[in-house]
Amino acid sequence: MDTPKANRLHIAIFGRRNAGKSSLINALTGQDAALVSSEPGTTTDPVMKAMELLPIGPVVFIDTAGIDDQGELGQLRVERTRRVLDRTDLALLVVSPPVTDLSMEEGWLAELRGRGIPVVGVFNKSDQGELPVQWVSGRLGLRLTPVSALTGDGIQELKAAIQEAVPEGWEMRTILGDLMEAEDLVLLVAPQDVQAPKGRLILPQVQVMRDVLDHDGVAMMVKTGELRGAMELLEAAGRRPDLVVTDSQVFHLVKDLVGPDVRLTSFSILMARYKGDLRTLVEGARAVDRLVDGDVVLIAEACTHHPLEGDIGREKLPALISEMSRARLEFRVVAGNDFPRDLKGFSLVVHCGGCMLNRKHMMSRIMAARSQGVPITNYGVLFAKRSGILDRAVVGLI
Ligand SMILES: Nc1nc2c(ncn2[C@@H]2O[C@H](COP(=O)(O)OP(=O)(O)O)[C@@H](O)[C@H]2O)c(=O)[nH]1
Ligand code: SF4
Ligand SMILES: [Mg+2]
Repeated sequence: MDTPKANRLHIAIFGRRNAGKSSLINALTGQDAALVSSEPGTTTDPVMKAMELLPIGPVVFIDTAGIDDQGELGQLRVERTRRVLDRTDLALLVVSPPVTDLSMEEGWLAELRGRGIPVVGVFNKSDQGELPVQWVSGRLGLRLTPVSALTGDGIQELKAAIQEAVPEGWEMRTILGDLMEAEDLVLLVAPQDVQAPKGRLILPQVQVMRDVLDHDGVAMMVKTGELRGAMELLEAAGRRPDLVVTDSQVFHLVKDLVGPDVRLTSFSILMARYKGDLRTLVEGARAVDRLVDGDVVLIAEACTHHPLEGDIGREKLPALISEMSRARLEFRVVAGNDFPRDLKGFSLVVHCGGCMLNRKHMMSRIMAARSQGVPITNYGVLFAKRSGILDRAVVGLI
């Protein structure tokens, strides 16, 4: 349960009201996690639930409202369900008897396929008599696994079908495993005031360290104040770090202390590469130089609350971008799910690091900006540009 939510495979369940979506999550996980009711439209907002789904591993199930919901409120729920697509790694499309009209399922299937999301078809309520599985499969062009969420029949087969559909390379993503070899020494540098809640480190630091260990490397971590001593210690032992990862804010200090020959990058650059498309984000940071008076910049934060970052989005970042561009700019700040679909009015999008978003979600936003021709970057990459370290910090990474 300690796997960060954003790193889990996100499996979303779509289907009409009462198809048995919530029951299916319960049957798959063996828990009463989702809300089940014979009253259509019980699941209103998408509900996320992190679990261990064997043999796949850590996943997040997203239970949604019916795709056939009606009325003003219903339409709102369908719109919320549609937004779930942005973060869906794998979709279950649930059909249940009586099957009369499949146009809604066809529409959703086309949307899912258009976005390249793998879909697993489920025909639920097999306990209610023979299901027209072949016929519906043929109509949809989708293999359907017959199951009963009620009796558990077919659930093992469904797990196998899910396992088969897991996107290739999904688990293989690594933060820096491809940049290092076994036994490499990776030196991590935190700023002097370790900015974290008492008793722990922030997520990117923990994740980078874990990745070094997973790739059989040696992880060493110091604060900037202890870096000189650490370097001396290493030198006396005849070793040099193979890679140094630092907090961007102390990059200059670190650069001087480790010397020019050591490979040096920052936590935020690594996380930007892990979460999104580093090349696009670097190009986006460079677009700051092209901003002119009157341009509108969108600042997007994934969370509505993030105590660590305080006023970065609303004050520090606008000041920084204005100073970097030397232009009189307008800023709009959005948080949480308010990321606009239409980005055309913006000259630049600056997104937060997205540590709470999964890669899929972050990539959807990056692709949305790219497809509308709007440059997009993130806090970390922009700070790296600001400190003049961008070129060095991305060598071999893009
Ligand atoms: N007979 C039968 N009933 C089921 C099955 N799965 C769900 N149901 C019932 O169908 C109704 C709707 O289930 P629910 O999971 O809330 O559907 P949702 O609206 O798609 O989330 C409930 O009364 C469930 O008990 C099943 O496999 N067999
Ligand atoms: S970086 Fe973004 S996703 Fe992470 S805590 Fe801050 S606002 Fe949330
Ligand atoms: Mg439900």
